[in-house]
Amino acid sequence: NAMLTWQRTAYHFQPQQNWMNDPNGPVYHKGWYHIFYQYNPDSAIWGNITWGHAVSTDLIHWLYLPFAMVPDQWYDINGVWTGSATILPDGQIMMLYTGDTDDYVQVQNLAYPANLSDPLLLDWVKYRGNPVMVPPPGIGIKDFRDPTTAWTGPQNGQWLLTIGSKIGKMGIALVYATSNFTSFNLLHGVLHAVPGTGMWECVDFYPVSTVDSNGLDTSYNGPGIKHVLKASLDDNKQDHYAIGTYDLVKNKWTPDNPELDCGIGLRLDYGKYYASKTFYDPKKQRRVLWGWVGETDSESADLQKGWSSVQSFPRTVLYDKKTGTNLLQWPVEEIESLRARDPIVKQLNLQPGSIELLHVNSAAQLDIEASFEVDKVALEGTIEANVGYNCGSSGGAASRGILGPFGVVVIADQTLSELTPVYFYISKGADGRAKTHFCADQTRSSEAPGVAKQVYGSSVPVLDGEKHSMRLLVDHSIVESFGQGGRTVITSRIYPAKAINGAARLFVFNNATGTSVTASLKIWSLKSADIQSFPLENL
Ligand code: DQQ
Repeated sequence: NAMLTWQRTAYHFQPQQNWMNDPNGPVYHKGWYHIFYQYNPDSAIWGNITWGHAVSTDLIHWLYLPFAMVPDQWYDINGVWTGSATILPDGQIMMLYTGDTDDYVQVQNLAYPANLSDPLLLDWVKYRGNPVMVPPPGIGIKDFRDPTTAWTGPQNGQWLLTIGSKIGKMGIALVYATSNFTSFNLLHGVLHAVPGTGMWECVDFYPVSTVDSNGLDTSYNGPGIKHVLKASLDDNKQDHYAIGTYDLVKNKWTPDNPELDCGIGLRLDYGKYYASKTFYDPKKQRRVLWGWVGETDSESADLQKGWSSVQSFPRTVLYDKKTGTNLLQWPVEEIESLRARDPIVKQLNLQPGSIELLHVNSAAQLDIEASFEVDKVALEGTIEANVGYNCGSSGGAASRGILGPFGVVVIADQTLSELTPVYFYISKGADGRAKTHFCADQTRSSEAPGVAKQVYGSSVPVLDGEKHSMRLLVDHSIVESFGQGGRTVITSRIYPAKAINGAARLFVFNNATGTSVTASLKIWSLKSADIQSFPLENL
């Protein structure tokens, strides 16, 4: 087991041991950020689902607390499943969550803090009238879960929330209204439905500003906003979203671009990432996104190491005012407190087919900002026939084109027998238009057997005058890659056998055949966040 401890992360949230999945009920209360999470106290695989709980004042340095809720009632005895917090105007916190009953029926339950003046929210009371919602007629008893944070409805004192489900193969978001969080009415129609997408888990629904750069409270409505609808698709374990407009009175959300993959076609993250959830942070007026990053190694490997899964590093979410077509995700600014004081700053000209070692301390814990300038003459003069480039099926970083790939190589060993390239690839068709792809190539990331080895990624908008830029968070067995300011994001889990801890190296490369590339890099070593138990005996 000691051999595998290097896979533990240094600044991503994870429990001390055992299984974790979805982030639950994130909320800010009396100076503390709270994260709850789906947790198995007994094993490194899913089961006995309980709500783990941790707090932090900065979203970085977490302290584990005792479990918030355990499966101990008939209406949640088979699992205290995913839920969300709503803060009422008087400060009360309503926690709605799914319970898997003694009969394996999915119902919604209410819990609330026993003592609101406790900043740690240690004790949770399950409402004695639970469950507060049961599957409505026409909805399968196993297709009704994961209530969202509520927002204020069109009527005075009314709250609305949505719950994911399906009818046949059509994913849907049901909407309920309540005034007291104990009795609920199913509204007529659905918020949105997309044929062929299957069960919608962990729906998220929130406003984004099209004019300002701050996040918005979930109930915010008015001019200059759009609404984001996100569904976690159970069939393929991917988080999909779309941006659209919300008609509160008609109970309808309409995607801006209905053609795009039936209206919920963008992915929050093109890598290993699922069951995400946002919350509004009143302290910094921002919307913060959490997501569950599972393992891609085998279940037996997880049992052997005694733990499974991490949470993504918290990200701010904003509407991309420049493109108008996508969200922007970016690591919360508090990460700067982990940066070693002086970054390594480098500018390099990379000829076609070159790779350079970058000398950094602790290449297993890095925050990297890199931008790349392709030779103008090459870019303008080139017609690259490979217009059908696709991260997943075009051969990864080893496959060369005229204008790509170029980028950085993380978690490599000195001899490059293990390496994970994160790169751009520009393809330019006969029409002269360039299309940029942002990819993370795991095909050679590990010499260990039984781990996932695909190339993740997607296209990314690059506007006139913009350099190709990426931000990478490297943390032992996880790499989060943000392309073009967070327009396209890729999370990778990687399990090298050699490129671990002090043996990890960082490279920059240009594997294009027809252009030189100027790379500008800023690299920070990151300290460990040192997550530990809250010293409750000192209270
Ligand atoms: N995980 C929870 C469910 C949810 C699923 C159970 C998504 O509530 O639908 O652990 O990963």
